[in-house]
Amino acid sequence: MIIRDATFVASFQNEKSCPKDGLPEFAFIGRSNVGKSSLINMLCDKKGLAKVSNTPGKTQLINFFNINGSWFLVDLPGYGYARTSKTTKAGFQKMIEDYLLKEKIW
Ligand SMILES: Nc1nc2c(ncn2[C@@H]2O[C@H](COP(=O)(O)OP(=O)(O)OP(=O)(O)O)[C@@H](O)[C@H]2O)c(=O)[nH]1
Ligand SMILES: [Mg+2]
Repeated sequence: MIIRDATFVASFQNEKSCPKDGLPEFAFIGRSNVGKSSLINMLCDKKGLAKVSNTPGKTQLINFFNINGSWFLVDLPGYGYARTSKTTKAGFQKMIEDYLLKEKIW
């Protein structure tokens, strides 16, 4: 698979508002600050495509990137130790769970 084109689509606050056009989606899940967003930038060979930070909790929304016009890479918030309030963390967890459970395959 050669990634020729990687384009930011949009950020979504919840699973319901994510694109529903049936294209395949590949998402990375993991604790905050492990390098999920950096991995997306590396795979796409595009620095700054996904936002990265030294501080855990940078990715706060569900970010869709269209790859070669035919599938999506999805950057999710991390779980665990994002440096933010308990309420915000609980929000991230719900966002991640709803996203993962929508097709019930993972
Ligand atoms: N040493 C090292 N640092 C890395 C690597 N990948 C990412 N980092 C650094 O780790 C930090 C976090 O990277 P992110 O890509 O923002 O991590 P994330 O998993 O998306 O974090 P959240 O959005 O908070 O969930 C940044 O400072 C990166 O530069 C790696 O392979 N090695
Ligand atoms: Mg991130």
